[in-house]
Amino acid sequence: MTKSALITGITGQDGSYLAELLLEKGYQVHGLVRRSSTFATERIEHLYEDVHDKSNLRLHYGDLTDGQAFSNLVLEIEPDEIYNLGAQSHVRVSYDQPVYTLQTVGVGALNVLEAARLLNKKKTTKVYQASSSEMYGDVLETPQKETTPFNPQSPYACAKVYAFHQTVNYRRGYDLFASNGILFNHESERRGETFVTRKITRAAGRIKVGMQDKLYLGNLDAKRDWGYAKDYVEGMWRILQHDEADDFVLATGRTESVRDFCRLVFEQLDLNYEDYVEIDPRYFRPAEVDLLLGDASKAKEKLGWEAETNLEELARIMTEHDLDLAKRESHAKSFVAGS
Ligand code: NDP
Ligand code: GDR
Repeated sequence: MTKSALITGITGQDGSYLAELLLEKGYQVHGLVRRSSTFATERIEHLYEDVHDKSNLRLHYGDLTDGQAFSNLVLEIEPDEIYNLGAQSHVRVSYDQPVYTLQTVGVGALNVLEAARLLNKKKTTKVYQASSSEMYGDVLETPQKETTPFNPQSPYACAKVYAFHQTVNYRRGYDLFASNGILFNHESERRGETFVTRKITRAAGRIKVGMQDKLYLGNLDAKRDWGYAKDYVEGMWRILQHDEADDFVLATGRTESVRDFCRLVFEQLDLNYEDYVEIDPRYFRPAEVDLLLGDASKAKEKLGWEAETNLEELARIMTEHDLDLAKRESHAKSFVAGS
């Protein structure tokens, strides 16, 4: 029988890759999209066109903060699996919008769990909660694993800790199949342009074609465990196929600094990052997470999951993509100028 899944955050980086994966596996995929004055569906447009006739992808208007409407939707479509990826996901922005961040990330997750609890009375449904390595914050142990205590450092991370515990609470209290994936940073050519890796690859491409002179960044010494988003959505799916609900770290097991990532990207374009990168304190955070390094051995042992793409390969994929994009932008600009 065809399985069905509901993805919140389907228009985001992870949601788009997960939708692709589930459609390939023959799922009926439902996605929650926020109404806005312009389309936010760029990352999934190719899927919508491809499957338009077969209708394996259906989009529904909604918002994680509107719990009543979300429950109505879940009771109507009765998904076998719900992937809660929707979030105000930018750590720096969460300092500017702490209450809104808690509403989408924390209350939003609770709304998802409540909807699943209601449906679960009638039909078994599984919930994946997008938890984050940011929950480890000012780390109390390195490398970080499932048993490492949380010590969050931002409104975003505090909200994710709340959502994590509610997920465990619904698992224990209501026997709901609810699992947390504690994912370390994962990037791609579809990464939002204000996250540091994509900000760097976008700028490097534009610098290479002469469209930009400088790249302004914040803390270059922060270290992150960066993987490729495509690998990680496979891990999300495996978490819900496991025979019992549980919590899993997904990470590469390697950490590098923002400075190292800059060096890697600019070197691939035969440039020296030191000639272009400048520090702008506006990108500093009130509290920084200095180092994240994940230990994904539980996921390897129980799910057979491992990150397959290393940092050099990830940087190459993103850099090539963004160089190509910059060339097209530059071409379009000269075309307009010449017209
Ligand atoms: P993105 O920021 O790319 O995508 C976020 C998605 O959430 C978008 O589709 C956005 O919609 C949607 N969204 C935002 N607010 C709401 C709301 N109120 N109601 C419904 N949908 C909403 O994030 P990623 O794809 O990178 O991350 C996916 C999830 O995984 C997030 O929860 C994130 O916090 C978490 N995470 C991400 C990691 C990473 O490294 N990428 C690591 C660990 C956890 P719109 O397009 O309209 O803005
Ligand atoms: P992060 O990702 O906060 O780890 O959260 P981000 O790419 O925003 O920052 C990573 C590190 O780079 C430093 N940094 C800068 N960051 C941004 N955005 N812009 C800059 O100019 C800049 N300069 C330096 C930051 O200070 C930080 O140390 C991401 C998100 O996807 C979360 O949703 C997710 O939960 C975590 O990863 C795991």
